Amino acid sequence: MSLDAYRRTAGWLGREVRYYSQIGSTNEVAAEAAREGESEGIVFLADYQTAGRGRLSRRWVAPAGSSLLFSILFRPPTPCQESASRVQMVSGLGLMSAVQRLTPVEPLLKWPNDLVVPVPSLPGGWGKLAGMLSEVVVGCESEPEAMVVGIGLNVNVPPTLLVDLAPNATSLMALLGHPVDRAALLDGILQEIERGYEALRRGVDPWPRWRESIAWLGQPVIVHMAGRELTGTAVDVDPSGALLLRLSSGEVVRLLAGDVRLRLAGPDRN
Ligand code: BT5
Repeated sequence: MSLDAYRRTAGWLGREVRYYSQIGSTNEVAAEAAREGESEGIVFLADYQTAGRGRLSRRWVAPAGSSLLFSILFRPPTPCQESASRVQMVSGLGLMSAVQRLTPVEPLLKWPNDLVVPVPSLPGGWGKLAGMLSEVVVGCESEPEAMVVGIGLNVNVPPTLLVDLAPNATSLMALLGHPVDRAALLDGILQEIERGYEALRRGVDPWPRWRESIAWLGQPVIVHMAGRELTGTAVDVDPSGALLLRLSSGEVVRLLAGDVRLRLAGPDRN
């Protein structure tokens, strides 16, 4: 079933939903709307993206009508740049909490932007259920003035199609064995993100809860970043959202971006 009839009846986040049966990327239209001065809280929702984006020019792929693909336009408290990482934390926590509240699945956040769940049969033993792409939108004065948070959540992707998306992709349907109501899930996610964002505006720091929800802290990991690989232990995440990685030399490095995977025991298990 398509999501064209989705309406949020409570709250302000998503009170206006712009639905597209097909679009390039919801992050793209949301950023254009932000540059045109449109207001905070509009949700851009698609049943299919022809140019869905991940970080670093990577692709986000999802079969038509199977998933939740949406972007939220925020105008965070100034300075926008500083609050961007907090808005990202609030969004990740909202996504995670809604999935936990509305389904029996218990996902965790994987630094910096994924929702993951243990799946022993997948490479590395973990499956990627969702990805988030947060982008700061720069205004005409070259000042950051808005932020777009895009979320792709694999809801009813049939197990047979998951391998076409990514080697470690999973979906709620694959985990539960039955389809999940996408509209109810979207409603829950928007409700949770709205609650967290309002708390942020009142000065509540999402970092302590975000930190508790990050998978793999204390574990041996490999981080890919800018064409190189660092091996170490993921010791912590700091209040700005950076990952603290302890190298074998004992030195702790602070990483702002990268792709983490678990370093498993034994040869060729990386
Ligand atoms: C992300 O990037 O995980 C951010 C994905 C954000 C997608 C949403 S959809 C709505 C909004 N509009 C957009 O255009 N984007 C946002 P990254 O960490 O770079 O991961 C990208 C990688 O995930 C790809 O290179 C694939 O390996 C893998 N991948 C692609 N599609 C996937 C899927 N459906 N499920 C799991 N993994 C996937």
